[in-house]
Amino acid sequence: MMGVLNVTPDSFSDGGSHFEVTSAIAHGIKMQREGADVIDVGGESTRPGSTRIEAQEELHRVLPVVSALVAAGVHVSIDTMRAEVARECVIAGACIVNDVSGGLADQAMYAAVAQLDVPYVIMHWRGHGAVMNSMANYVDVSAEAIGEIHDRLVAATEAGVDPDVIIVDPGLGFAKDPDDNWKVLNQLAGLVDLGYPVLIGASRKRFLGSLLAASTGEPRDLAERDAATNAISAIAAATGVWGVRVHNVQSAVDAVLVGQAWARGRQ
Ligand code: PMM
Repeated sequence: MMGVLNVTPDSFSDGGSHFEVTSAIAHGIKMQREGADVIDVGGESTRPGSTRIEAQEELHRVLPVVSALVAAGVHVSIDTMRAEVARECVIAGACIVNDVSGGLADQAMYAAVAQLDVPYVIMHWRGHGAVMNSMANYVDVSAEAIGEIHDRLVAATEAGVDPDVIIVDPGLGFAKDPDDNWKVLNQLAGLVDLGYPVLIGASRKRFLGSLLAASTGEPRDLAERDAATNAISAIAAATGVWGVRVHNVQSAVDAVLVGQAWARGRQ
């Protein structure tokens, strides 16, 4: 169970509410108490249309939060596309590097991860927030996402990353329109079959907002997407994923327990 802690003023799903360092730390500790195994700290928004920030600004946002959470005994993952940020945060005690670009955004990332020797999340990604919506062009989205993840696995291991530390993620909402996300989820077993631990980040995403939209077409409010998120977490857990990345940890814990029990029933 990975709890989301975005330390950004503009992240689409917790929209600045944890921008203050102290409230971010308190929220991270709260999620751990609720059952999160790791808290995923991110300082750069990746939402569609977002523009990049400087590395120094990203470090300024995340480093105090990572350090304080580590000091409080919390397991922290750092959600970054930058090798420099990954390195500083691992030195500060982060124990996972979560790279939504799967190494495509920073050529120095694989070498950094190889040296740091921490678990590394390779997510399916085609381009930065400013352009990714125009990159949702697929014939078979699930097969293509798995193929592109496989290309990243080969590149990462050739660059010295230990295959045993790699976690893969299909990147829901990243260069994918709503139908693409559902197709990827429907074919999730194919990704699990690659043999790597799989992480799923569906929590409160736009495709849930549109699924649950009112009759006027108004998307469902962010905080009212948790029941749908939990439904996905249960199915993902039953399919054998390694982890789910969620905003509402407390309610997701039950969903994951249901999915795990469901899978046990099959054996
Ligand atoms: N989604 C977001 C950010 N980081 N990391 C992984 N591994 N997988 C995801 O799906 C993912 C991520 C964007 O969502 P947010 O703004 O709610 O954090």
